[in-house]
Amino acid sequence: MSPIRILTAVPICDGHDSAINTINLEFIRHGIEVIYLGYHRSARDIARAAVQEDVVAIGLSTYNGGHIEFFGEVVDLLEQRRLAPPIKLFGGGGGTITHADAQIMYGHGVDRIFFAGTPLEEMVKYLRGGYGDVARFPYELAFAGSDQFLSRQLTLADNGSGLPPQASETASAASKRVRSTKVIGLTGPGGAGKTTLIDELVLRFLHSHAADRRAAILSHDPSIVGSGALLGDRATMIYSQHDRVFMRSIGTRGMTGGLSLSTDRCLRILAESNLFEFILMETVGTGQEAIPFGVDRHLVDQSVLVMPPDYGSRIQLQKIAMIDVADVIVVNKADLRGARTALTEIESRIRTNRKGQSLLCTQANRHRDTGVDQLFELLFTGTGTGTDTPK
Ligand code: B12
Repeated sequence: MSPIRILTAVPICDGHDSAINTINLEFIRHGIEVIYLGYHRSARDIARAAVQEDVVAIGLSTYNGGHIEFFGEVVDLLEQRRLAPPIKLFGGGGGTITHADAQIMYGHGVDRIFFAGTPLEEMVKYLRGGYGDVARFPYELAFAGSDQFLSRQLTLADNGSGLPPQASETASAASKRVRSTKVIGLTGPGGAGKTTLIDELVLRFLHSHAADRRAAILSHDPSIVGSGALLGDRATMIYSQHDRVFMRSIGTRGMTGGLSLSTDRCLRILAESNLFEFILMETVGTGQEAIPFGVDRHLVDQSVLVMPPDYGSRIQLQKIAMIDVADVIVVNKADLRGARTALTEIESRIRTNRKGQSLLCTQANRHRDTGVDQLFELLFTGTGTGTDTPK
């Protein structure tokens, strides 16, 4: 059976996230996939994310006192989408939500409020009972082009049911037909800054491309078969919470190597929707042996290896397989000690590859970083100037 997928968040102007962090962990421990959006999130961000992630329910933790209005706004935004089945809304906030408040909220379509003192098991039981077996069918064609239509297709593909007819083709055969949308794959060890880098690239995309152009993000997080997962990349993304961005988080559900069994199907669905100029695909944090996009790079048009400067010694560098196949290698966290040495060592390492690979240095956590500008030019306009090594 496919895991229950929910979205959790803390509303705008509220930084009380310790309750939801604890609750998230409890849900994950009980096999639930939790997409965590973070704190200080607007009703619009929450509704958009819930639709794109095709969750069965949203759990909000709120302490700032505006819960009646805020929950009501989320319910209204969801209703406008005519979702089938509707996404349920539940939550809590200790003593700040009174029983009288909860009655008003129920009247406005909120499913359940948990008060101070509720045991965590009761919340898990509620999720299992209410959302464990919600039937999910494709949307009618009248919804084609909408985020809910697309995201339901992704759900069915991810769960291995309702696949498009061609789904049994090999990944390479399938991917050859989807080249009108450019697919950029980003991989690298955990903590290298892939998610922040993607967010900065998206910011530049939003500024440089026409207002009717959209980008998609397919983001992987690790999980094991039949278990829950914290799909938390949305919490790090700021600019990607934009109507022109479609983001989908997927758990690897036991697959090793950085991607999920359903990655190629999801990629194809995104590409064939013709809604996106670019698809940015992020792998889970990978190890030395990983070549997630294949040696022939069949899943993506361009592959980017994002590395932190502190990979260890020169010998460690020799062992990173992806250095031999990535189109672009980025040393991120340029402000850290050792970044210049890393650049020099990687440059001499890839020179011997003679594959025309590009090498760039970025600091993604800094606004207007010129290294990220260069990377953007290289990937999104094809005009950037990395340290190209001769073919
Ligand atoms: C811890 C805490 C903090 C910590 C927050 C740490 C963090 N990262 O979360 C710190 C010290 C930073 C803090 C700061 C502030 N706080 Co404060 N804080 C609290 C406190 C003591 C506990 C809240 C908590 O985490 N409880 C633990 C959870 C697990 O238990 P619970 O709340 O009872 O929730 C139960 C259920 O409701 C349910 N639940 C909760 N959320 C969810 C979500 C889902 C999906 C589900 C299923 C269930 C669920 O789970 C629990 C199960 O029993 C409360 C007072 C209180 N006793 O409630 C004040 C309180 C919330 N804070 C308050 C205030 C005013 C502030 C500040 C504005 C203070 C200031 N002037 O700086 C700042 C604002 C910070 C910000 N950026 O938003 C006020 C809010 C008053 C109001 N709304 O009118 C409170 C009520 C204190 C008070 N009596 O004045 N705070």
